Amino acid sequence: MKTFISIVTFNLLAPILSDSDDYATYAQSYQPVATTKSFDLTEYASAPNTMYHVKEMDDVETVLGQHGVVCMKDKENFSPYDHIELAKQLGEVEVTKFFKEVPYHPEIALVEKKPTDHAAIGEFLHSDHTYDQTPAALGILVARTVPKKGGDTIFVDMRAAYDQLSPSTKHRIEGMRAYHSSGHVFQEQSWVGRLFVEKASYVNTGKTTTTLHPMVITHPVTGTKSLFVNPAFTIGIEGMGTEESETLLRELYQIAVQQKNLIRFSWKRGDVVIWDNRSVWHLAVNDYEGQHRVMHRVTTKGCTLHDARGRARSEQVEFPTDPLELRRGQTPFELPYVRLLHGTTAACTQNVEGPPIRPWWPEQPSAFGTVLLRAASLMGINVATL
Ligand SMILES: O=C(O)CCC(=O)C(=O)O
Repeated sequence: MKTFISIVTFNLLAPILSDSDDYATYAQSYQPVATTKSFDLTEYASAPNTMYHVKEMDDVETVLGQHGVVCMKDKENFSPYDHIELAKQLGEVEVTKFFKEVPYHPEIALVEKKPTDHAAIGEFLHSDHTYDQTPAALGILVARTVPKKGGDTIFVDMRAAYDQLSPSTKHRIEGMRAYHSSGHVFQEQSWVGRLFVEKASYVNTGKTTTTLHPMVITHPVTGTKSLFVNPAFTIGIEGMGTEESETLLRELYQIAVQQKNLIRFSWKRGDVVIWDNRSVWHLAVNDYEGQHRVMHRVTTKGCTLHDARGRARSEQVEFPTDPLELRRGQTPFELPYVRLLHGTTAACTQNVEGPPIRPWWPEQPSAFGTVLLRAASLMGINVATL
């Protein structure tokens, strides 16, 4: 019965999108590197294979500190060895727990969407590894196979988002902490996880954690303040009830995804992008149904995070309640966590400049799907954890 409901609801809720002609209309005027935003995606044009010189590495670090994201175009011959070497120049390599590895290179995470997959790794706004006590520092992503169209990555400036908060909100959240978890996304049994990610893309899905981090952090390298919550992994605020926490997070997320804070990067094979997870969120745009996209990611190790007053306050904990627990008659789409995840990602993809983006996932199930989900929930079956 459970499996039946799970299969039926999944199929009801997963729409098949057809390719959009909108691309042709927008392609000519589309400028992926904007210059009028609160931060620029700086094109760091180094000569091929010369970027390991110390001076250049210093430049990358400086630019990364200023902008949060750096790209290096057209690194056609950038090998997996170059990739790992670059990461070692910038920090200590950290192996991503839940990702498959690139054959013969355990340091490199495979970020792949096959033509038969619906969900894509990273298609909801997030910063990497925030469920860990020492969240990832840098992500270094290399494009190996890109779809003919689509498959951009959006970055969101979380330092700008912090700056744009009202003085009273800044004051209110400065000493607060939020729960970040991997369980609801990666756990084997999670229906929500199954809807949002292709389970076959992940490994080690049993080993999940929850960590409290300050909601405003002082960047460990630049000292800049940044808003440190994200829709994919943040599941609540310490000491707050579900509704209160949802309201505050929604307010913060809406400020974050304003158009002026967004940059959309359009990939070509061989492009390399480096971002700082303490400064920006990112999102892999999942708009290339039926096509193949392969990216390689190396991550550098982060550190325990300090709050706005410079106090170390990251702490591994248990989340007091199950974020996927449904009330009787409630559908998984009405879960606060899911509403925030969908709503913020939808707002971000609507606000960003460039070709329109339509998500493959539904914001709401069909009327029939809703009835089915409510009935299951009334019968005491939690489809969110099937
Ligand atoms: O594929 C992308 O564009 C981003 C992938 C991603 O979200 C990640 O590696 O965390």
